[in-house]
Amino acid sequence: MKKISIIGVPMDLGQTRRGVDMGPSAIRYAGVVERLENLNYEVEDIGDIEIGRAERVPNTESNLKNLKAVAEGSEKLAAVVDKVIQNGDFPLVLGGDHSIAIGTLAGVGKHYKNLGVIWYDAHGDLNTADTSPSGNIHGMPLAASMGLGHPTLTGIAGYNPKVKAENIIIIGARSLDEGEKELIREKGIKVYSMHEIDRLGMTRVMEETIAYFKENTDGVHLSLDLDGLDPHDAPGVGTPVIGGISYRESHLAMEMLAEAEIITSAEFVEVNPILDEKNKTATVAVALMGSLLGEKLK
Ligand code: 4U7
Ligand code: MN
Ligand code: MN
Ligand code: MN
Repeated sequence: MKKISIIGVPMDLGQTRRGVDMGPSAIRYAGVVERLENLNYEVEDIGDIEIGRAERVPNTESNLKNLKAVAEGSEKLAAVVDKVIQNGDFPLVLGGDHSIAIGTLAGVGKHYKNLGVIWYDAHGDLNTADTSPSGNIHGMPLAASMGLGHPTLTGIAGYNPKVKAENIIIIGARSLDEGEKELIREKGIKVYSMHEIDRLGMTRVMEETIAYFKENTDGVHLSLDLDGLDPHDAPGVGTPVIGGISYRESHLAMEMLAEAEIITSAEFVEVNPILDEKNKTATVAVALMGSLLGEKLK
């Protein structure tokens, strides 16, 4: 069985609410290592990526907040993820805000000709410098990984794109900006919004997702933003949106992914302990990691 390498990324520079940098600590405190060791994995916690400081004066280079520090963190993370995969291990990345996906995918993407990405999120994270209403880089990682947006972000690890539009499936969307909707139409990105999840049920959504990836990809990265879940189940997030995926549906989705054996890397992001209720969101994250990595199959 593969070894799991846990990488913490205490990043809060991709958005403006403090506290999400403590996400990795909260997830560790919720018992991630023990949970996965109980599944008979060898688990190595390789510690945290070092993240720089917020800019005191906004940069003049673009409207993107903390661009330089986010890019530096992404490069470091990409290098570590790359190495974990080179060693034959499974990278499990703990965020941190969702801007870290730029680095994770830069490290993962090198290793697959046709990488699939599941973007489990209330949001599309498909903004660019031109479309972003906020200037917050955590709303841009999926676009950047497709090669769209500021060159400093698209150029991480020296290649692009990291993933092709046809290999992306967004699950849980319910808050998309106009520019994101346009991009989804233009590129034909597959989206299971809450509407589709309600109509089809999570079982069918995951069956279709798994069938597509089995047919078309040689590796699948799961990027799970805890705000994809309903704020009732995951209150400790910076940008909650009502009407989300339930814990039970998420648990089922993870179990189906485990059964299908298609996931080759994963990240869990946007856990903000300051906004949380008794570490509930980190605890939910750890439970989902357990399901994703085969708890039910043992
Ligand atoms: B997250 C937003 F405008 N779209 O770009 C933006 F609504 O990683 C929110 O999914 C982005 O949590 C949310 O700032 C980013 C906004
Ligand atoms: Mn989100
Ligand atoms: Mn997100
Ligand atoms: Mn179960």
